[in-house]
Amino acid sequence: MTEPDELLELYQFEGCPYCGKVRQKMTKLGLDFIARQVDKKDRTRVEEVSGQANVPVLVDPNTDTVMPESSDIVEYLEEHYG
Ligand SMILES: N[C@@H](CCC(=O)N[C@@H](CS)C(=O)NCC(=O)O)C(=O)O
Repeated sequence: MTEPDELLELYQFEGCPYCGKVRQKMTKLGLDFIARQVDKKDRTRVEEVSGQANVPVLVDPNTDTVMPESSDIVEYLEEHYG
């Protein structure tokens, strides 16, 4: 497995099933990450980083990647860190 040098960041909130899917994948891969808490009713934080309002969004500073869509994120994590 490739170990990321810098911590991955996940924009998310508890109770979002798509976020849960990504958190589960990161846990399975043994990845440390920063959970960036997004307010369910105020998406300013995730909009600023990704240009859209949905969560989850993964930020990987190791590859300069900012990625929405849980299925794409899971695939990305497997490819890079699986
Ligand atoms: N297809 C997206 C769906 C993500 C999604 O619908 N996330 C919800 C939270 S669980 C969301 O942010 N919805 C937009 C909103 O509530 O404004 C994915 O798989 O990541």
